Amino acid sequence: MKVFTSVNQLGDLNQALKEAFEIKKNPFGNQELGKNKTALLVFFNNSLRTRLSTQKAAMNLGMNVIVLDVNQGAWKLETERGVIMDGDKSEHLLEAIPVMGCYCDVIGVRSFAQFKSKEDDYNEVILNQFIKYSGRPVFSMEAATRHPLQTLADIITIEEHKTKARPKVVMTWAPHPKALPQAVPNSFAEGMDMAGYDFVIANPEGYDLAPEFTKGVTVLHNQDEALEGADFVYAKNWASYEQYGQVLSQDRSWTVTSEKMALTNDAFFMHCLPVRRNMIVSDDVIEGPRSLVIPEAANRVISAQTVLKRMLESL
Ligand code: AN0
Ligand code: CP
Repeated sequence: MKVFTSVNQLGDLNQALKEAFEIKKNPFGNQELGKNKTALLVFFNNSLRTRLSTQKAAMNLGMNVIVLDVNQGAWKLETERGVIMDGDKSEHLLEAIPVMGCYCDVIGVRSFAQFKSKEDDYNEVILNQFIKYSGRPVFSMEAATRHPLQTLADIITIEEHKTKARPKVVMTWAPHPKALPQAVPNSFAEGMDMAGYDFVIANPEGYDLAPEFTKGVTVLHNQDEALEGADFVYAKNWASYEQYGQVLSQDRSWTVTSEKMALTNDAFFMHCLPVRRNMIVSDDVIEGPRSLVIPEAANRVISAQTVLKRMLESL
């Protein structure tokens, strides 16, 4: 695998899950594969889980790891071509990327939507430059439109906990004070389509996701109706796509509480984390026996290792 920016690039999902569960059973079984190979993880944005789980996955495969926080200690990067660089940016991404490629064998990139231009975000301008100019296999650690390592971990987690072949999975918008990207929900919708679960999205009016991610999906603007009979509740905030990047609502009647969970089929609660308690989800639900947030985060090592293993096999 030379590029991983969407779960669709996994090909056959059952095969990918088989590989993932083999890795989970035997995490150190491929130590030779990564010997003398270097993963460079480039972060334009903050991270706890992705940073740690991807490093752990690379180490499990015998790799060396370099982590670069672009905004801390590196030169300030210009990303637009044609700009007269007489401001505070000392280096251009077009030199920085091939230079980074010289020091590693695979590159992971985290570059969130910037909400300045819907077009630039949805064209994945930063990530695509890494793919084009680094000369290395590139994987997304959450880019502007998708977070595929999270989605694969989410599917692994659902597979481990489901009690029927085709569970009902409800992804619900929940309130948050700041504008968050659509990457996690877009990507989760792609994954649900691949997995073939009974998938429903609940969000307030004005929060419908980009149509290319929700084709054929039931989208309800009534959360209670959506939650009925759910086996899994996947909460997430995202900023408006239609009024791009805007926070249109902080309606706390959308917070996932035990009253809301009582509408479900004793559903499991999921969230990718980080989560704001008592905005997205109440303390009792996230701490409760049906909360999967920690096993979900643990599976981030498995998803990263599955993808890195495929990338090493393609070198
Ligand atoms: C990010 C987001 O919503 O995309 C990362 C989630 C994995 N969350 C925040 O910025 C709080
Ligand atoms: N879920 C996730 O990607 O978390 P981080 O932003 O902490 O990496």
